[in-house]
Amino acid sequence: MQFTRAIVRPPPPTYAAGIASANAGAPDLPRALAQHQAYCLALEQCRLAVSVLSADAEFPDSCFVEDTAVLTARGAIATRPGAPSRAGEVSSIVAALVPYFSEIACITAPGTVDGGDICEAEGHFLIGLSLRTNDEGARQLASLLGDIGFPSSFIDIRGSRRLLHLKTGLSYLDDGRMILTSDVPRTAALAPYELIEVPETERYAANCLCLNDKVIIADGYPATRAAIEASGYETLALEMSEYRKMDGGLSCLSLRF
Ligand code: CIR
Repeated sequence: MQFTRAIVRPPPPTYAAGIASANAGAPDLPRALAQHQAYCLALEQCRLAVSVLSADAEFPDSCFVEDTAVLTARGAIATRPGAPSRAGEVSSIVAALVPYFSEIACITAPGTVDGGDICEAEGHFLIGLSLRTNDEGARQLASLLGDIGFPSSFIDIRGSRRLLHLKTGLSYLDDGRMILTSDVPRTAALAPYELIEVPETERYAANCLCLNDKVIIADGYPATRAAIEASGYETLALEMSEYRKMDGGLSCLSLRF
């Protein structure tokens, strides 16, 4: 799948007040901003035009724009994030999507969906059931995707405590390849794919971005980088320390379409 655009939002001055379970200390905002700039440059190196929204201090987690929408080639779906403190992030993202999507559907209460739980693999959508994406949200999303001709499957990660979202531990590359950690349940939904498992010590590297034949990965995970390169991809490695502290990874920082 070819991508042409990305929407991003830098972390706000309130970033350190966001939700975090990593126990890795407070993020350093200047460093986070520098890492965000490098991230935008990497997206451009992958030939994406990057729209940068202004930082939103009202929502400390608002740089993790991926959670607010599911974008497809046939329409967008605004989510209803599972963390109440993040619910207000959606409206400004919908406004940013309006120029590009004529139809924007919505997940409604009591459904919740975080975009980080949704992994598209060439027109098939894997939907993670997590502490953020509930059964009702997943059901609504599958139905909305079905309406526009996209099949989907569920993967229940609620027993995998180390995974905040499905894509915390799994990313689709292309040509039928998934990269993933041992945490992701090996259900029938994964049967169609070639699975590349990252070493236990490199679990964070499973969240990566395959964009137009290049793969953006977190820096510092040599075995995963080597495995991805051995599969024929050029890699770009980015320092992600200040996002990891807030449970975020590479995919969380953008909406791509
Ligand atoms: C949160 O807990 O919602 C944020 N601190 C991190 C969200 C990461 N998003 C993602 O993995 N898609």
